[in-house]
Amino acid sequence: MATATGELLLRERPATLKTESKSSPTDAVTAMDRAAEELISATLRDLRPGDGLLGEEGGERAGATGVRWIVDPLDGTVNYVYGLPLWSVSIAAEVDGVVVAGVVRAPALGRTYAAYAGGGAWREDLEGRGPIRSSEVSELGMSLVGTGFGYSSERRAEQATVVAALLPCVRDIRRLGSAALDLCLVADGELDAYYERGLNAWDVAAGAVIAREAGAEVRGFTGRWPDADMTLACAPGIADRMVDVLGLPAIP
Ligand code: LIP
Repeated sequence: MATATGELLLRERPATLKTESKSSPTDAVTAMDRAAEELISATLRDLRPGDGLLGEEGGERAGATGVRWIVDPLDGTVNYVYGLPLWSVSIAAEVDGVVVAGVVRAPALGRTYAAYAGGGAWREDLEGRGPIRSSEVSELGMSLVGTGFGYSSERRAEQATVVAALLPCVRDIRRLGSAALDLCLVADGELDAYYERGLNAWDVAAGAVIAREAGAEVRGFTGRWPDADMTLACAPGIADRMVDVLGLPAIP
């Protein structure tokens, strides 16, 4: 389903992609976001008719089975609009209120990340499929840290102070533009940490399960929503320092 949606987004992208704005002029949504969500919604309705759905683009329906699908049909819309490859399809399965499985498809990278609770995490690409693990880094000063910023100028001003304080303490910062993919890169050891404030369930649900199953420390996501406002996924060796510099409650 994630692969088919990724193919739709890759193959049906019009030469001229019109965007509309949501929460602010820079918070873009396109007809492709909606088409992708409609494809996932219709597929789930056929395959799992009694399940619930929560989709970023308004697709929401109650379920009767205790299973709810949490969907970001196109995460990293701005990258997609600009023709940058860092965007993804994120689909998570929640059972009785706890997210237990997730898949993130990055079509332009040819990668699929997936995990289920207790089953580990893996990546599949043209070279095959294999397990993934978060990095072994133990020094914050040698850590590559991903983050992201909201769409309101007030929130961005706050986020700028956080990243300004962090920048001298880490190896470097990356702002890649898709939370779901950022979380998978932490799971795969290609980022040592990722944090962002103000994400929605659909941005985080699948990537957080994948990161946790890959051995990363994941904060702000207990699997139940609503969760904390700050999402953090990082290598265990720097978790205490990341929690400290971000001003989060200490890890018990
Ligand atoms: C995006 C997130 C990203 C965040 C952006 C935006 P969208 O989701 O994946 O991490 O920094 O502001 O929220 O809007 O492309 O689905």
